[in-house]
Amino acid sequence: MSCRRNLNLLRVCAIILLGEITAFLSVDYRFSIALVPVLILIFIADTLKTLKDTRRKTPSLPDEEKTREKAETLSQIEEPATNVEEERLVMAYIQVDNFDEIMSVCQDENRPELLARIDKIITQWVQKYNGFIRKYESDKFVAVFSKKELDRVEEDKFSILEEIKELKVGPAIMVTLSIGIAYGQNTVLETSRMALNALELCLGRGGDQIVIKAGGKTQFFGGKTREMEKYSRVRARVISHALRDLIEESDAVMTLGHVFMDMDALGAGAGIVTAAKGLGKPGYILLSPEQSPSVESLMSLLLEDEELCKVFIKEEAALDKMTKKTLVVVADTHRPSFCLSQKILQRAEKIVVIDHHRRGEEFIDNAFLVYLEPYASSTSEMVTEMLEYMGEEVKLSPLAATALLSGIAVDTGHFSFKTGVRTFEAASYLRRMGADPTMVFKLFQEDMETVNARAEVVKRAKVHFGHIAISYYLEKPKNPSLSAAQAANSLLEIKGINASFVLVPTDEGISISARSLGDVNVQRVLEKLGGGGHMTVAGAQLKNTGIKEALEKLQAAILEYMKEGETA
Ligand SMILES: [Mn+2]
Repeated sequence: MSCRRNLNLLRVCAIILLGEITAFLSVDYRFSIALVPVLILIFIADTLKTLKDTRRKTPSLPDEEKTREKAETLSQIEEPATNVEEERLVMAYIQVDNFDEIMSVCQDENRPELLARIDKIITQWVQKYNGFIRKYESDKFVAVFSKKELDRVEEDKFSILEEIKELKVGPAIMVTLSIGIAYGQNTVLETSRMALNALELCLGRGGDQIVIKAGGKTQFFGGKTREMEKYSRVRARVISHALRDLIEESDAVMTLGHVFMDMDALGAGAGIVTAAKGLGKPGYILLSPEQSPSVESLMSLLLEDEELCKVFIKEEAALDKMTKKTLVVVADTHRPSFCLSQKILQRAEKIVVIDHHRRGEEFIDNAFLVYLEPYASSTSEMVTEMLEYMGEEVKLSPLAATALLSGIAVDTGHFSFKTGVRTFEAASYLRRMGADPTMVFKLFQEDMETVNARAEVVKRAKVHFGHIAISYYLEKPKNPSLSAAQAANSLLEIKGINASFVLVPTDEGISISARSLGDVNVQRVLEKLGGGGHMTVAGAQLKNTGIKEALEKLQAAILEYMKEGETA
């Protein structure tokens, strides 16, 4: 550089000297004298500049010169200029989703082989794309490759997700991966953070997928299998932190329950609103247009509270308040058509889904964060766990804790069904926060008429196969689905009964509610009638059907199920 500078200087000097000589010899010597200081000035300025540049280790050149030099260097190695983009650093964090489960299922002697096969598939995949990979924990890897190779990976449609699934452990469990990828950040550290962030998003969405974050855009690939059957606290913590970030980025949080809101949806709502308040954001719970009777008691309790009564909001007002930055939390359902407000769901830009129902076909697929945990007893249980991890600012009031406890109580039949270790842990946390179990009991008290109607249903019950009770309501009760569910629970209180089905007339036809102690899979029975649910709690709707016809169909379905059981 200084070489070229000196050459330039010489050239300038030569031209001026030439001018000087010409002027001196021919025209006017005064003109030549005037040129002398100019020559000296140029010389001094340039020497000073050269000195300054050499003192600095990285000399700053004019932009024009920089580009020319870059072009010269590039032409020297004969590569196109687009290489910079192609050679961009891409970071990937790879994690085996269900490592603990796989290891616990896999027999001791087979473990080393399984581990080696997992390692091999992942390592070979990265090496195929000329990447670098390091394992930093038994189930975690970090890899680096170039952007050009990432394009190839994308062309390949991320076949590794399928390839790894071929590693089956036992008859049912397969290995799945979550991969978080990022590029295009200013520093390697930022890229790494972004990739970790992508991995968390992957895990939060149920694993078995790839999330790529770059240039403010997030892309999703894979995730075709059923939700990961994993229920470790790690996930609750990760989701809790992700939710916390989303709440902090938002201007308000709006909780959206499902139609015919129950205590679980309402309790979860009270929990989310508490989280929002703790993080300094206004929180709202959308009120259903037609108030569901099953939450009346809890609702009136919450409305008595000075703070909580302000969080309930009607659809119109909610739509007015909504901005692009409003976070909408859908609780206790993942089906868009079940949501309390379609308008809010459509307008929402940032959606979080928290639900404990088994994933169905219909799904809110534009959600930012999905926490779907079919192994949890209730959405209230899931929200309680998340609140525990949310941070010190978030503190449950005794009333909100009671609301959450009643949510768990309603979905577990007072801690009898779907109740795991963590259900009690959540309940214990709520109790510590001041939840009142007697208040929960009172919330479930019913009027005389309802109790009598249910007693009639129990009286009418017929027992099939010695352990399955079936009964029905003759007339549509005030709240059909709730009454049927409660009657089905009552039937299970009878000695020797393992499963119960209660039919109830509705406006559209007949609704069936089923409960089981576990020996009979009521989900499979009611699936035959177009219904669904869980193994121990299920329901179905038969349109344009009368009681008699519905009873016949149900008995046929049970018979079919029993036959399958014999052959299976
Ligand atoms: Mn629920």
